[in-house]
Amino acid sequence: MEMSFRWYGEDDPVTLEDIRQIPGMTGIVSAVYDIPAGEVWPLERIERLKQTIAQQGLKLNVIESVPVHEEVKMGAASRDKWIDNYKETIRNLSRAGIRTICYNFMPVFDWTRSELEAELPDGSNSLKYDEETVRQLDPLSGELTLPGWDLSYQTEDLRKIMDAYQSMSEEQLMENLIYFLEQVIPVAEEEDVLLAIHPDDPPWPIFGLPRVVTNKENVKYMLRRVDSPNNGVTFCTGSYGANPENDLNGIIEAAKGRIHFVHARNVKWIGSRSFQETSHSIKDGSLDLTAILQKLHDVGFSGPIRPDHGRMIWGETGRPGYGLYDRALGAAYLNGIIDTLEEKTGE
Ligand code: DNO
Repeated sequence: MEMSFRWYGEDDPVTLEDIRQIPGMTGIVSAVYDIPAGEVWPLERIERLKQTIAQQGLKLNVIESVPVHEEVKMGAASRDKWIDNYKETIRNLSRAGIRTICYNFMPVFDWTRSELEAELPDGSNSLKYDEETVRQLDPLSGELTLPGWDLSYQTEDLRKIMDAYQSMSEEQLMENLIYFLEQVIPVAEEEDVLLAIHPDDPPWPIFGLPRVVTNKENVKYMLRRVDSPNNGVTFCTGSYGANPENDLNGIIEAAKGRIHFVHARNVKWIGSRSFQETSHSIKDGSLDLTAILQKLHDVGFSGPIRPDHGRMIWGETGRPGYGLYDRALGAAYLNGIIDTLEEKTGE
C-alpha cells in the first residue's frame, strides 16, 4: 500500500517538509483548492501543484477532491455543462499523470460534526458528532460552519437548494449519481484514471437531505450499475464505521477490486448515531483497524491509503482533524500493521 498524507496546499500550516519526515511516507493527497466547484482545472495549475510536491521528494498520487457541482447532484437541466467540465478536468489530470480522483456525492454539506474540539479523557480533543445536537441545528442560521463545507453560497440560494432536495428520494439521488457516472466513466477509462467515491459522512441523511453512499447495498448497486473497474470507491473506515450496523469487512468484500483509495481512522460510538473520533489505536476506538487492514490486504488492495483525521494533541492548533502530530502517529501505526501484513507475503 502507498502511505499518503493529505496536504491542503501552501496555506496548510502542516508543511511538505514536515510530512516527508514521517517514516514510510510517499504520497501526497491534495487538490487545486481555489477553483470553484464545476469549473475546469487548468493543466498548468495541476502541473504546478505536482512540481511543488515533487521538489520535496514526494508524489502527488491522489486528487481529493474534484467537487461535483450541486446541479449535477440535483439532476438539474443544466447538469451536462458541469459534467462536460468534469470530463475536461479528468483529461487534464490524466495529462499530468494523476491516476486516482476522490470525490463525493453528498448534497450540499460535506462531512458534518456537532463539535470540532470535544475533549477526550486524555486531555486531547477531536471531532464529535452528536445526533441530537445536529437535529436541533439550522444549517442556514450560520451557527455552524465546518471546514469541509462550501461556503460560497448566499443564504437565499442555499435555502432554495435545500428546498429542492426536500422532495428528492434516495432513489432519485442515486439515479443522478448513475447519470453522472455513465457520462464520466468512459472518459476515465480512456484516460486511465480511477474514480473513487467517498462515502457520506456520517452515513445517514442529515438536515432532511438524502444521502446514498452509506452502506453495502448501495455501494454494490452503484458499482454494478456502472460496471467498470474505473468506477470505484474510497473506502473510508471512519465514515462507514460511524454506523455500527455497517459491516466493514462485508463492504470491502462487496467492493473488492474496486477500492482505489483508503482513508483509515477510528471512531468511538457514544450513543445512537453519535460518535467521537479517537486515535487510530484499536484500544481507543470502536473499529478494529488491524482486522480492516488484514481484509484489505486479503482482497489484494495495494493502492494509496492515508491516515484520516487525527486528534489535536501536544498543544497543536490548526485545521480541525488535520493537524500533523496525531495523523503522523496514525501513519506510523498503520505502517506497522501494513509492514507486518506485507512482509508475511513477501510483498
Ligand atoms: C473529510 C474528508 C472529506 C472528503 C470528501 C471527499 O475530512 O474525508 O471531506 O475529502 O468528502 O470528496
